[in-house]
Amino acid sequence: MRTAPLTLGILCHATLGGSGVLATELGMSLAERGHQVHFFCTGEPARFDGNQRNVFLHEVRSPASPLFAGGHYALALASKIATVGALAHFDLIHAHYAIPHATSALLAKQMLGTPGPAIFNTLHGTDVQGVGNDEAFFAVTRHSILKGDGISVPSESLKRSLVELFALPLDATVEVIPNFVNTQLFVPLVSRDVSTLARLFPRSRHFQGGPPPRVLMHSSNFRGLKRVADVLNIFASVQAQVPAVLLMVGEGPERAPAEAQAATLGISDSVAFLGEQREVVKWLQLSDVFLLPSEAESFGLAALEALSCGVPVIATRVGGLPELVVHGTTGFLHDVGDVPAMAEDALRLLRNPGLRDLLAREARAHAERHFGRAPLVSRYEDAYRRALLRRAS
Ligand code: GMT
Repeated sequence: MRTAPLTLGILCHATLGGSGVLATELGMSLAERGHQVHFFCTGEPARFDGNQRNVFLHEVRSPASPLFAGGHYALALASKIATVGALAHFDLIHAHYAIPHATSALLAKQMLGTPGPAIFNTLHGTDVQGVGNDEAFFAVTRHSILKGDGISVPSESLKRSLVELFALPLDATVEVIPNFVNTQLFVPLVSRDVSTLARLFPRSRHFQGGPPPRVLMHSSNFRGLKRVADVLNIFASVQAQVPAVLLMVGEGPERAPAEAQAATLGISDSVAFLGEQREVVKWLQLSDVFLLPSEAESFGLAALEALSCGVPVIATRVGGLPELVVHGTTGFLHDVGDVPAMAEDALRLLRNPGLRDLLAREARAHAERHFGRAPLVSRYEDAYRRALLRRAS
């Protein structure tokens, strides 16, 4: 059911990480549907389009003070929401990622007075299983989540973790709303521009005539839990048997060690570290297989975008990934660290184009059937409606 237009505040991290991407895509879609959407961020969030109607961006500045260690972003954000909210009259604030957004939203609501906006919290993974679960933040995170008017998570797996780790009371309702993808943008390409690839690998022997190499891809924020070293080890095994190159998209602390590892493995000529890329679709469309060997993943938005482009995913059987990747149909799942098994499945796909194409079609159909944007944006609208009713009761 369509909701009457709402005035919404969306709080998210302005990074290319999944929570920021999801929050921005959701906000832009809600604005297209006629809602007034105010983003609150440290800067322009990922995939933001300031030209779209009904969209506003409030950049939150949190000046450093010589008196205190650490920043005070949570306070600056609460202040900004309350100041803007006094004029905009928000119906609902949607906080993506509990820390510090759920807490800032709560404080802003208090400042705005009765009845104030409803608060809806979407938890994305490390805010439940990592930093939010650290004893330094646990109590305030739990309090802020529970004082809101609605909670969502992207997978059944994260819901189980949340209920268990935060000892949620039995009457706390946690909705599972999976990540979604714009299946009209993330589409498979019929033919590839090999020259784009060739330019990336000037020292590779694979672009000197003959059939082009197979392409593997990984994209992440290069943090420890993404197990970037496994990506390189999988690729090293694959390229020893099949001509192949690897696209590494993203930036983070593990990038420099990964570049050093590629050199040690003697595969640097076949690995391109592309850094952060706003148009990740362009690289997915050049790829045959997507690798995501993470040790934790609440959902795996990067893998969903690959599936939508018809790129089978080889990933680990952790968190929400089994709710997304169908083993043997849209890709393959293995235990964390099982590099030989992941390499074997990648080789199987690359040596057998018929099998790869079959999985590619299944991958695309699966993304369209279960994770398309429109029905999942409607699920958020429905959840907002319930949160508004809860606030009123
Ligand atoms: O993957 C990351 O480390 C980034 C992280 C974030 O907080 O932006 O992504 C999380 O949220 C995404 C959107 O819900 C999920 O698709 C990712 O699986 C999740 N990452 C983890 O749980 C590690």
